[in-house]
Amino acid sequence: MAEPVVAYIGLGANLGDPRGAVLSAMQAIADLDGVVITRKSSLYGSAPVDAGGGDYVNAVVEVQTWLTPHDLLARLHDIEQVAGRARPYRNAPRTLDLDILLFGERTLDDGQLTVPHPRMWQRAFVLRPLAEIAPALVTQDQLQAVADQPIWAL
Ligand code: A4P
Ligand code: MG
Repeated sequence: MAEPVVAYIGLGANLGDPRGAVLSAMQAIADLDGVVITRKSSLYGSAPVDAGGGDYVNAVVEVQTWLTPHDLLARLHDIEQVAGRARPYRNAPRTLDLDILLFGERTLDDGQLTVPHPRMWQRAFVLRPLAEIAPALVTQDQLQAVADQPIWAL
């Protein structure tokens, strides 16, 4: 079997039971064929960024995966659907949002999938949990740049 790739997945929710949705999604990711979770961040509360609605629960997981990026995205969409995700408009409040942040060293931009996630470096709700589990990937300057965004450990 080919070598697995290390990928990072961002989890976010701000409708219904956000904490339960993020924890269930971590379990659902762990249960996927071809995916092994190697690290999980703590859960964080965060104020909405470029979006309305209530506060979010956010987290990041590190996985090893044998899936292609598009197959991983499809499986993450399945998990969002089971969580009751509706998409009435962009950045609408959501029961669960799963984003592929990094997929090994790959860069992709084909209309379906953009990796690295194009907005991750502007967002404390991504960088803080990512820095917790993969400190080598996030610089102090990058954290400083988002220090004005409210985020707290849960
Ligand atoms: N897509 C492209 N690249 C990716 C990727 N790397 N990972 C495509 C996942 N999906 C990717 O996403 C729309 C389409 O993006 C997908 O079908 C996929 O083909 P979506 O999840 O349906 O829509 P969205 O969530 O409204 O857009 P997006 O781009 O995921 O939004 P963002 O930029 O991720 O922002 N504030 C706080 N505090 N916490 C949050 O979690 N989340 C957002 C969502 C805004 N503000 C937030 C939070
Ligand atoms: Mg998304």
